[in-house]
Amino acid sequence: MKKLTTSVLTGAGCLLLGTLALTNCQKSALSNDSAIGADGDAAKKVYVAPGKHDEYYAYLSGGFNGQVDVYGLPSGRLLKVIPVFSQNPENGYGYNEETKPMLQTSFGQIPWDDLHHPKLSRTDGKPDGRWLFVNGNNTPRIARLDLTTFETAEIIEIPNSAGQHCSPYPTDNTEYVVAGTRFAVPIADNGGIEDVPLDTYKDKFRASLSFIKVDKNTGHMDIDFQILVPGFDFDLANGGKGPSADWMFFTSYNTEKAGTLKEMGASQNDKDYLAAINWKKAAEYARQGKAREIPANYYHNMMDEKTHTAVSTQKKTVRVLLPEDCPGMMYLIPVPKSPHGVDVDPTGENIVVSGKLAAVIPVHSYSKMIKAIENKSYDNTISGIPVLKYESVLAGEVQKPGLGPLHTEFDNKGNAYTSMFVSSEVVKWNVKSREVLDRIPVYYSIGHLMIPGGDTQNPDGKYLLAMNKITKDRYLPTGPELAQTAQLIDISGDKMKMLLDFPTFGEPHYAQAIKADMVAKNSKKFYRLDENKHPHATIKEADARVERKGNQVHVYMTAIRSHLAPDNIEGIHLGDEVYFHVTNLEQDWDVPHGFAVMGNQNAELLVMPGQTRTLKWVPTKTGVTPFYCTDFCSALHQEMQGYARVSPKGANTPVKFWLGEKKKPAI
Ligand code: K7E
Ligand code: CUA
Repeated sequence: MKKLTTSVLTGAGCLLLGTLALTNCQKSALSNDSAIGADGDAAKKVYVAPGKHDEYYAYLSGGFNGQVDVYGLPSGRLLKVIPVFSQNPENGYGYNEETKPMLQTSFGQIPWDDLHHPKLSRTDGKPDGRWLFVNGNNTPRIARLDLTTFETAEIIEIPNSAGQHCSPYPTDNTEYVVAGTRFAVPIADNGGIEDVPLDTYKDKFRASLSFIKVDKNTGHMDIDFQILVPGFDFDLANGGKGPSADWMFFTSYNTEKAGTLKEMGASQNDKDYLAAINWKKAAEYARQGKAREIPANYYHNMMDEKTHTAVSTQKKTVRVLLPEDCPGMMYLIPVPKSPHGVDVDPTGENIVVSGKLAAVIPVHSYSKMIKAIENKSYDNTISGIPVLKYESVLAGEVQKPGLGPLHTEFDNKGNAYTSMFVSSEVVKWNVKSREVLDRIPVYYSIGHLMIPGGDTQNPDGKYLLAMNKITKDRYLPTGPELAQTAQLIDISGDKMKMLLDFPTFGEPHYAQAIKADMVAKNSKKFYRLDENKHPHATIKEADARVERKGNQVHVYMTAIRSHLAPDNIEGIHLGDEVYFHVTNLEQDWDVPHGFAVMGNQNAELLVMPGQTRTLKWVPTKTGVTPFYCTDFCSALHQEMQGYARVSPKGANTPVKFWLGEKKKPAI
């Protein structure tokens, strides 16, 4: 009865409360029945039957979550969350002793970052499925993820930089990934960021563009050189392709160098600049000794696959190049003011620059740029860098594309797709004719969009993923905080078609996707015990033991279905540091064991088969403390538990440990 009254009242409300209420009622009716924006056979196109696999892996940045989230496309199934710059209690990344060094920086241990751009490694201009590079936007860092383990393998800090936004863009063969400063900073002549009055912005602040060499075989990163450039705010970058493969392009804003109230100050001039850098020439200059080595302080953290332990190395110098010393290395190209994305089409000829405030999308021509350089068609020079004439480089402009263009990707039929933040739509246009062909609304305020391979020489033409900043009414409400959202769009026909919405973690800025078979076949199933070179590994249960070293107690523990060895430990005293070195003895796929201790000011461990992980525990109370496996690993998982006895400081409880009735003495 009560229910009936409510629904009658709601119905009446629709009629009585005027336009707003009516709109809401219509909206909810729509979202139940026909899904706003999607057409009838959308469900069929994204349906992946139970037990079947998706066609693509998609790697979405976690934004201020500091992680990468792996989804299957077209289903939108979440496959994995990969912690990169953020501690992750789920598996202990950044909490356990082995992975803590990954988060080491010159600022100390930084357990968080703002991750914007995933970029897949490439061979001959095509994604090769080996590694994924991502940037930390807050504390300048670049990470490399290994796509055999789907884990963070390496993180390098970038010195002389602040806000590492235009990164990590790879060259066509992943010779380099580049990284640039978003915040110009006062870079001292002998390195480091200086303490200067903030009104010296115009004179003292500079930007740096870093070229990080990537080893062909191992993927290992090393900063080869940095180019110190005028103090603009460098925003985004993109590598040339094919004919333009030797070049890297960077957008910049605030070329006015406004030091305060940039909202206005950075938009005074009609044009800002696209920086074009011939990285081959730059590398050549660096090799020839044009680079000056200056002091620096940054960390390079690498996961050692044999010891399962990250090693953090402090670096003390970096090489810098100045454009004024290196003719032919760098040019500036005018673009409409306050640009955001720069995207080079699959042919390598067309360079698309999205001006957030611009009414058109300019397309610059690589071949015209080369001619303009040959003809010295310059407006002027800035710090020795020639500024090319806008018209001499311009191929043409896309007229009336929409409002707030941000980013562009390409399909395999010569079309470009640009995200429009302000008008909340994706606009499809032809790269050659620059004619707008189609547009589709997205819900709402799109940032990046992504086509699998759409940033390479080899795009697919099937799907486009829109990543939106505002979710509003797309899902059930969850209080003031809503998830961000991704939308999958079918681009196989002339008309774009909305297929699917799915919520995402953090803020997905950019994403990459690759055909699943390029990656799945290399996926590691477990770590081999006979290759485990962890210094605290326990390869046989018979070697499980407890050792005291001063006030450190080392527990060499093994885990196998369904017990921990040892499972009873005595002789820990208040004031001790206890290290549980847990080796998972399983040699089978998908059998991790977890490990957690009551009242530990830390996280848990999740130990993969064949791996060793160490949990530090500093007891704060005396008494008996339980520990247990956290991952429901077997029918007797609940029995996978034990006790640690903590005695007062100075008590004479000896170290003892056992499993079953075999008590073992101290070592
Ligand atoms: Cu446009 Cu950081 Cu690439 Cu976000 S950025 S949207
Ligand atoms: Cu091991 Cu639960």
